[in-house]
Amino acid sequence: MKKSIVLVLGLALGSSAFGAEHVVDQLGRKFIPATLKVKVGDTIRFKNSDPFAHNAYTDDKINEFDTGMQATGQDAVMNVKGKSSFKVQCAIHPEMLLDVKVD
Ligand SMILES: [Cu+2]
Repeated sequence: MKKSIVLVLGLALGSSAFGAEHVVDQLGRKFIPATLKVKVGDTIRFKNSDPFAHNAYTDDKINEFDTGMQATGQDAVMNVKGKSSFKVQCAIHPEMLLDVKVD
């Protein structure tokens, strides 16, 4: 019972005060989707569905973040802090690229 109340609260807050959550999977050495449109205050949840480790980072000055070593099944969440579009890469697989447009 308690769990469902927390869940409902979380959904209610997620859709208003704290912006939307976007989910990006890492699968087949790709970010899926490869492009994303977000707003300041949104969050991006990085999943890893590959049977090996990934990483997601950006050098953007405003939205700078780094998931570190991200094992299979592990989630990492970043907050979109400012109006600055950026690219996300994986430090382990340089061919992986995600384009994030911030409105
Ligand atoms: Cu990777």
